[in-house]
Formats: sequence, structure tokens, C-alpha cells
Amino acid sequence: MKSWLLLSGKNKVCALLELYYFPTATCAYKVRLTLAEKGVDFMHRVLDRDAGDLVTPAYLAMNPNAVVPTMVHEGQVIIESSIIMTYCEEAFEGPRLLPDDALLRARIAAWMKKADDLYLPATGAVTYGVFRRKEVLTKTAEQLAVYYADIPDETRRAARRQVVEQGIMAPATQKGIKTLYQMLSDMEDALAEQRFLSGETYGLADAALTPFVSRLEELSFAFLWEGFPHLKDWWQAIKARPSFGTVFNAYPNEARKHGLRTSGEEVGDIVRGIISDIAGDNAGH
Ligand SMILES: N[C@@H](CCC(=O)N[C@@H](CS)C(=O)NCC(=O)O)C(=O)O
Repeated sequence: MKSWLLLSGKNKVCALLELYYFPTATCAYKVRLTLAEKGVDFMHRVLDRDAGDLVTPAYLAMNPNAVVPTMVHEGQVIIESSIIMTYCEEAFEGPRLLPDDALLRARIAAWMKKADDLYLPATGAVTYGVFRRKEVLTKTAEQLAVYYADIPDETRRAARRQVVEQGIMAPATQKGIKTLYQMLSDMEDALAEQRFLSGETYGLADAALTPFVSRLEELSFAFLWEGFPHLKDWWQAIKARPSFGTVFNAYPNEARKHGLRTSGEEVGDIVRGIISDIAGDNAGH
């Protein structure tokens, strides 16, 4: 990629903001939403995951986990989406996305931690277990071996193999659906008390959670929040913000959209079955 030239040698390129991502990456959506909300322009370093752009020596030197996003600001590399989001808030002008109130900040940090620890792996398992596996399974045995070998973390590699091989029946996929349903339920509780997840105004917690709800909608799983009125209002408000269109309509891909929707529809009844136990416990909503 041409952009590697900018990183080589000791002369850092100043006043330059670059974001490395692939267009459908959930964790990159979080950062892109943050930048859009703050009105910060950046250079889009769009990677082709399937062509191996995440495992080149140059990319691994920046992000040894072989994942996106990676930000480079004035030659300094920053990884981990939540850390990047907080950095953007602190480093750039624009609307404030973190309040002054210490308790509210702690609540926002808690949402962001859950996004990293729980919702991202859950969304990955569900996306792969329902949709992406179909693409992965078109690979030859040799290509598949390389594909798995390229996932550096052993736990992540094993989880990926399970959801690709077993689809919606994989324990990890089903656990992912339950985790995301619990996320929706927790969001409903929070949004019954305040307009946004970040308080009375939009902030980092809202940007952090938006991509997970969006993915569920893309998979035609919006029925999961049928009983959550506050979440429904929040979701309408989020989709009406200019940042949403800027980020989610940047790379139109009708084939993928169709694939996500129809793959989700195929397993809709199974998904309803998976959440029926916990949905009963949340019947108060
Ligand atoms: N904790 C990391 C997770 C990054 C991550 O898992 N990124 C995914 C996309 S959302 C990725 O690049 N996956 C590589 C792949 O699918 O091969 C972060 O928040 O930045």
C-alpha cells in the first residue's frame, strides 16, 4: 500500500491523521462515528482483509494483533478502538463527547469496556456464525488452513473455527445472541432514565454501542428490541444524526446487505428460540 511510505524512516509526517480500517469493521465504526461527530477529517487507509492487508509485516508492526482500527496521528501509532475514541475526544476540537461529571464518565467507560470485552466478540460470533461463514467456507482446504493460521490469538482462532464450522448451532454463536440481547435490555434500562447512553447529550458510549445495534438490524434481528420502547426512540435518534449516514453509507454494498439480511432471516426462528428464556425474564419491558 502506498501509505506505508508515510510510516517508514524516522521523519514522521506531521499534522496527519490516518485511520486504517476495513469498511465493515465494527470497531472501526466506533472510531469513525467519533471522528464524524467531532467533525475531524482524516485520511482513510482502507484495507482489504481478504487480500491479507492485516497480516503484512508493515501492518503487523503497527498492530501486532492483526486487527483494525489503527490510528496514526502525526506519525504516532494508536491501537484499540476505545483508546482511540478517548484519544480523539482529548486531542481534537469539536463537540464534547465526554461530560465533566466524574460519575457519568465512569458510566460511559463501563459501556465502552463492555463493548470491548463482551459485545464485540459476541457480534463477531453472530456475524460469522450467521453470515460470514458462508464466504469463508468457499475457501479450499489449503486456503482455510492459512486463513485460521493468520489469526494470531489462539482463543480467537478457536472461536472463529467453531462459528464457521457450526454456524448458528455453535455454542459461541448462541452465547453471542444472548449477550447481545442482554446488551439491548441493559440499554433499555439506561435509556429509560436518560436520553442517551452517555447522559442527556450524545457521547462516546452512544458511538461505542451504535455498531452492535446496527449489525443486529442488518441481520434483520430488529425484532430483538420490539419490547424496548426507549431503545427504539434512541435508535431512531441515532440514525437521524448526520454521523450515521456519513459512516454507514460510505461504502454501499448491496450484495453484502442482501446477504446479511437473508442469512439472518434464515435463522430468525432459531434466534427467537435462543432468547425466549431470557426474554421471559425481561417481560417487564
Ligand atoms: N479490541 C480491539 C479489537 C479489534 C478487532 O477485533 N477488530 C476486528 C474488526 S471489528 C478485526 O480487525 N478483525 C480481523 C478479522 O476479521 O480478520 C479494538 O477494539 O480495536
